[in-house]
Amino acid sequence: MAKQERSLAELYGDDPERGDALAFGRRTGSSRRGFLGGAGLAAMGAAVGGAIPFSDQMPAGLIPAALAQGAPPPASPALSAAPAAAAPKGPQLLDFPGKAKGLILLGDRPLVAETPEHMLDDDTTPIEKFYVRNNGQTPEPFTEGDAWELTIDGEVNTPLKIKLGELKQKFTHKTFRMVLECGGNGRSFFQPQARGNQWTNGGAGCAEWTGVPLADVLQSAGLKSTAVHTGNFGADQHLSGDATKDAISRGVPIAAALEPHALLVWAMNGQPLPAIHGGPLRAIIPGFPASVSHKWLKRIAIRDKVHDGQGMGGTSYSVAIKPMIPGGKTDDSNMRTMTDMPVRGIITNPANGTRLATGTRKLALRGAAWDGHEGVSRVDVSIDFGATWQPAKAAEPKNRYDWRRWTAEVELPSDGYYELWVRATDSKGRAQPHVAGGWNPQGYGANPMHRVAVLVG
Ligand SMILES: Nc1nc2c(c(=O)[nH]1)N[C@H]1C(S)=C(S)[C@@H](COP(=O)(O)O)O[C@H]1N2
Ligand SMILES: [Mo]
Repeated sequence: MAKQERSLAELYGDDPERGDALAFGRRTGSSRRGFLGGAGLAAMGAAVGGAIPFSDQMPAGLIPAALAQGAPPPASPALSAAPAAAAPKGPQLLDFPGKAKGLILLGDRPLVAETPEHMLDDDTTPIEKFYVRNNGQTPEPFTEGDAWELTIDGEVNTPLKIKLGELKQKFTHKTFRMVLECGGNGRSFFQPQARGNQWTNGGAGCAEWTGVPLADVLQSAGLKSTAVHTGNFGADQHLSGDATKDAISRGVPIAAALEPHALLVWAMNGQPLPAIHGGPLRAIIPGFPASVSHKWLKRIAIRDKVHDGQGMGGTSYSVAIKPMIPGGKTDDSNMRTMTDMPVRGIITNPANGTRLATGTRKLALRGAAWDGHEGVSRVDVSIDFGATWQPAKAAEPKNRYDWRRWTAEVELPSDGYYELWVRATDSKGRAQPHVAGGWNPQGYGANPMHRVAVLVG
């Protein structure tokens, strides 16, 4: 049986509409709605563990959230106990000092772990729940704190070597709550699979970062008129151990480095910045993919051209200018470096796979929504596969790089299987799509709507 169960997800993966037809006897093509009836509907209901009140709204080819591969593990066994959802092995969990149980290990060399959506339920993401992304070897924790030295050189009038202690003394401290999000967040939603860590929505978190504005430090070094870009260098070694290579060395246009929220950071949520998050000193450059927020920061070279370090150029942190054929051949001249993160909303409560008491009719939802630079203008939720939407109440962000926590209450007409969907829209009117768009070889910028399966009764 296990073989057959696993192949349901594979079938959908290869060709969702054919998967529907084969698994449930759906007729596809003619009508996109109301096609699921009789034996097919019964089979689907059995697969997801209950009757589907809005089955007539279920889009063809949509893998039910309860069965979707790559979905976070159901928080309760209710849905995984359903016949077709049984069998899949649970994901590997991170076991790391200072980190909560439940973070999902995406790789151990280098160490990468994401936070399942339901663990992003705090207004400010606690350190123990914050995702981890390393590209190289994690350096030994630095024990001399304020003696850490940062070099600023290149296109500046006065190159600086400045100790962390001096940074703290000489410049004005700022604390901002800001989202940090991996450029690859959402990558697992691409079809066909793009290379890299298969993040769902949990390569992101929102913490209080304390440090000094990078602008103040750069201005004290005196930027030359030739200054165009920053280039970051850190203390972590390349995975190969080859000292001539950097684990990662990215940077941003000078304007982004001078933005008042761009910080050199030594504290996270009021605690000394943990070593795993780049302590004692890292950069936080909000709005961009987090790969420019360099950890264990040793040197910022001010460049007279776009920085060309490890992770710059080619397909790295780049999206297609003209849409490309998913899985198709890459043309580097059609790629542009990502400078922005797309809008994303997630449901943080209830968790995927929650079973609710028979007769539950009112359900409170909670979540978060954020984007790169524009701001989130609205958040909507749906319980009928997107046929109708209702607005959520979104709290004001503390600053433009903070996320917006949101709440909503939905009414469920009966017992059964529901999918709770959330869709955030940015201030330019761009909403999350139903499926990941803009396929690119390394899988950046996937932001389809988040869906959570719940079973009432
Ligand atoms: N020195 C250094 N800085 C780094 C990285 C790295 O591998 N080395 N990874 C980057 C990437 S890709 C991400 S997503 C974030 C992750 O930060 P976190 O581990 O604190 O969550 O750090 C960025 N800064
Ligand atoms: Mo990243």
